[in-house]
Formats: sequence, C-alpha cells, structure tokens
Amino acid sequence: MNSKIITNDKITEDLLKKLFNEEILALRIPNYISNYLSEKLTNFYLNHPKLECHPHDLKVNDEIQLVDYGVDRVGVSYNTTFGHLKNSPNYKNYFNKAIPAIREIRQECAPNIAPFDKLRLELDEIWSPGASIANFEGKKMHVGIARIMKRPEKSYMVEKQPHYDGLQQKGVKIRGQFSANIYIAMPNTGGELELWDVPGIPTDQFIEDSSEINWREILPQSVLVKPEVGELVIINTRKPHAVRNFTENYRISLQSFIGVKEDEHLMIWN
Ligand SMILES: O=C(O)CCC(=O)C(=O)O
Ligand SMILES: [Fe+2]
Repeated sequence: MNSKIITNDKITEDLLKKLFNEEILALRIPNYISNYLSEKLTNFYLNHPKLECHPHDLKVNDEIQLVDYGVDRVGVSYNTTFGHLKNSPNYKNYFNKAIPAIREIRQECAPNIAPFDKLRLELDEIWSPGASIANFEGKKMHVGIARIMKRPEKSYMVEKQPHYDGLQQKGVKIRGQFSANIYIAMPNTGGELELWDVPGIPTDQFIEDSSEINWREILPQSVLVKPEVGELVIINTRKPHAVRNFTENYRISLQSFIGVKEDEHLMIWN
C-alpha cells in the first residue's frame, strides 16, 4: 500500500493540512455513509428524470471544450457557465438550480443527514479557517453533484487520458483545488481511481486531449485506489488522475471541488 494514501476513520485538520501541502496523495475515510443510504441514493439517481450528460471541460487553444467521458450527472455544474455571459441562460440556470438541487437531496435522505450536508458541517468544524459553499459570483453555488457512470462502454474514455481539474475562471483566487468523492455504487471489477504522485499542474497550463500526447507514457507509475461503497476519498485535482475502465454495472459518486483560498478558508462547489 502506498504510504501517501492515508486511510482514517475520520477527517482531521492535520490530515487535511498534509493533503493541502501535497505531503499525502489521498485521504480515504471508509464507511463515511451507510450502505442503506448508498443503496437508497443509487436507486434515486439511476431513475432520476433529470439525469444528463456531464462532460469534462478541457482547455484547448484558450477555448473551453466539453468532452463526454461517459459520465452523467444529476445537479448543476459550474462548467456549464464557462464562456457564457453573466446574463446568459446558462448562468441563470446554474444559479437558479444550485440551492434547490442541494435541498432535493436533503429531502431524499431525511431523516438521515445528506452526505454533503455532513461533509460540509464536518469540514467547517474541523478546519479552523472554516468551510462553506463557494460564492465565486457573489451567489451560492451547487455542491454534491451526482456523477453517474452507467455507460460502461464509454468508461475507457476516463481511463485513456488522465485529466486534471484546475479552475481557470479569472477573478477566482484559490491556491489549491481538491475534490471530495463519496462513492455510493461501485462495479465489482474495475472503476478504480488512479492517481499520480507528481506536483500539481499550474492552472495556466493545459494538456490537450490529443492522440499525439500520451500523458500516461510521460507520467511515473500510478497508484490505484478502489473505493468501497460508502467511502469518502479526498484528492488533489490539480494532479493528474483518471478512472479505470469497467465493463458492467455502474459507478456512482457524489462529488464536489474544494478550493483553498489565500486566507485558507475552504470553498466547496460543483
Ligand atoms: O470518480 C472519481 O473517482 C474521480 C472523480 C474526479 O475526476 C474528480 O473528483 O475530479
Ligand atoms: Fe477530476
């Protein structure tokens, strides 16, 4: 087992500091939510009427391109506003739907606490400078998007080319970008999270999704993490990462980005 992948029974400030300072590569908290809730939410998302494609945003020649990596979503994603004006339908849609989407999951989970409500509270309690829903545009954003991979035939796409997530928006100043993933359904074989222990990529650099660039060939040996159902995994998304291919069943996680501001306050968003 890689010594930079830390498994613990709870999130601690010390472990978060180590992750944010790049001393550890991933923080794993098994059984973060119950099997009961994982199963209930899996059924809820698989049958959700608003399930839609969740493309990855790629910066190509200074333009944002959205690429289908075989991931669908329930919930709204900030990247749907990229390249659009502040008064555009895309902006309005994102901000109008953010809080209702959070409340919908809260209601579905009641009387249990919703996974991202729990995470937000715990982060705020544990992290001295505090944690809250991001408000990059002066408005509350979405947290806890559901990432539903139920098109296994497309899952080779997230394996083929590692990616990194680094917010490009001007005016948003964060010194690190991380993500929290809570896994509610996993395929028996495959679907591992693959991580590379290299320095975070500066946000002004981009890796083209081109067949001429084989990032896997350049990168050192990767580390695989096979999350269990109910597990929380926090990673540094500015480091290259990928999801391994799987051939049957589905893989569902609840996810948000965590940005560390210059004053150390944590901003959480999708
Ligand atoms: O689904 C996963 O395991 C990784 C998700 C991911 O790419 C991210 O959180 O940035
Ligand atoms: Fe990612």
